[in-house]
Amino acid sequence: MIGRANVGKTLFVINFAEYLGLDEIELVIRFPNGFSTAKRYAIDHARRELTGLGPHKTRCLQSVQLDIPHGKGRKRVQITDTAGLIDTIHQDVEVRRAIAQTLNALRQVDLLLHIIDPTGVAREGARAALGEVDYQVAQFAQLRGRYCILANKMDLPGAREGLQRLIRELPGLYIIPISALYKRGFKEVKAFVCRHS
Ligand SMILES: Nc1nc2c(ncn2[C@@H]2O[C@H](COP(=O)(O)OP(=O)(O)O)[C@@H](O)[C@H]2O)c(=O)[nH]1
Ligand SMILES: [Mg+2]
Repeated sequence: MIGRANVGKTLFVINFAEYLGLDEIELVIRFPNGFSTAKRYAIDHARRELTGLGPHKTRCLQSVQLDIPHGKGRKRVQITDTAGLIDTIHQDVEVRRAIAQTLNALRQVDLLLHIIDPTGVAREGARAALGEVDYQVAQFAQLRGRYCILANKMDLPGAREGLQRLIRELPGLYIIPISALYKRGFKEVKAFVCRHS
């Protein structure tokens, strides 16, 4: 899962897990130095601790294991929340390492979900709202066919307009409108993930 800060990546992961019937998640945290650790959270607790503008800036890869009901069985997928990509070479070596770790992980994933905030697209246009690096990654991933955009925060004013602008400026992308907050569009995301995993 990629996307700029504050677009709703973490809330999406937590609420999607809840939508699939989990009442707790196990977060596997992998640091750029190779160290990894696991932490269990009740869903409510995860929402309070991990989302929003807290001090917990993600500088590592955080994965959650999900069992998605599919036909008569279940599909096991691992969904990974990333540190996000930025367009400049950051002065902080920790951040640079986290970004290198994210780029490395991107080469190995089966499916790339790119979360964006369409209200930002309404304001500044698609390319600027996606961010240059994310935009390039998106172009690359699209070639591999395992890519979709989740246009989040569709509950907010201006989101529809942003979505229209996105479709106009980047035609041909597969876009699923969602609200991570209200769990809208999750059925479509689930179907997409099942089709490609
Ligand atoms: N209205 C609205 N707010 C959302 C939605 N998804 C996320 N948010 C809010 O956006 C902020 C950033 O969410 P977070 O998941 O921490 O973003 P991240 O930095 O991409 O991981 C939080 O305050 C969320 O509650 C949504 O669908 N609708
Ligand atoms: Mg986050």
